[in-house]
Amino acid sequence: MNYPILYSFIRCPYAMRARMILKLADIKCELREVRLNNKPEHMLEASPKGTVPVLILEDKIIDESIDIVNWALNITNVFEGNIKQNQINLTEELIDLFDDKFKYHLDRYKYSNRYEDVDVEHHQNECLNILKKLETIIDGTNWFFGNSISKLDILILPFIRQFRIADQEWFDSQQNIPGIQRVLMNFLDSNIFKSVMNKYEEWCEGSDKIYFP
Ligand SMILES: N[C@@H](CCC(=O)N[C@@H](CS)C(=O)NCC(=O)O)C(=O)O
Repeated sequence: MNYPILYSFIRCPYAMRARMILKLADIKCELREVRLNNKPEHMLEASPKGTVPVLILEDKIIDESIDIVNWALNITNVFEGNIKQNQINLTEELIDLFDDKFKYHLDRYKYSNRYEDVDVEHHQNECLNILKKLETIIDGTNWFFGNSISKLDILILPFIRQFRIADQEWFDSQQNIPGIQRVLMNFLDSNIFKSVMNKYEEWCEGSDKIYFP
C-alpha cells in the first residue's frame, strides 16, 4: 500500500499543525523531513511554491496547512463535541487573526534581522495585544475552549510557542496573560505535542522510509 507522503520540517509551526492532525486522526503517512535550504526536487515538482507542509495523496496534493487539517477533519472529526456551536465561528476568526496579523508581527519581532528598520518592541507589543484579547476567552481551563483539545489549539499554539521562544524570560514574566501561559505550558507538556517533535534525518532520494504516526 502507498501511504500519503508528508514533506515536513520539525520546527515549522505550519508543519506541526499537519503532523498533529495526522497523529490525532491516526492517518499514517510517509514522513519526509526536509531542510528549507535544500528542498527535494520531488517536493518542488509537487508544490512549486516551496513551503512545508506538503501532503501528497493519490488523487491530489495539499500544500496549505489549514487545508491539510480540514482534509483530515473531514475523514475523522477528532474534535467532534469538543466545542460549542458559537465557538466554531470564533475559531475561524482567530485562526485568520493569527495567520495574518499575529504572524506578521511575530516575524518582525523574532526575525528582526531579516527586515530593515523594524521596531522590535512595537511588534512584540502588537503580538502581546492579540494575546491579551485571546486571554479573555479562556476560562481557567487547560485548552482554549475547555479541557479538551480543539482545532484552535493545534492551529495557533505552535505560533504562541514561537513568540515565547523569542524571549522566554520576558514572556513568562507577563502578568496579564495567565490563561495563555497556562494553556501554552499544558500544550508543551502534552503527549500530542511531544509526539510530533521527534527528530528525523533529512530525507533524500533513496532514504529508508519513515512512517508517521
Ligand atoms: N501558508 C502556508 C505557510 C507555510 C510556510 O510558510 N512554511 C515555511 C516554514 S515555517 C516555509 O516552508 N518556508 C519556505 C522557506 O523558508 O523557504 C501553510 O499554512 O502551509
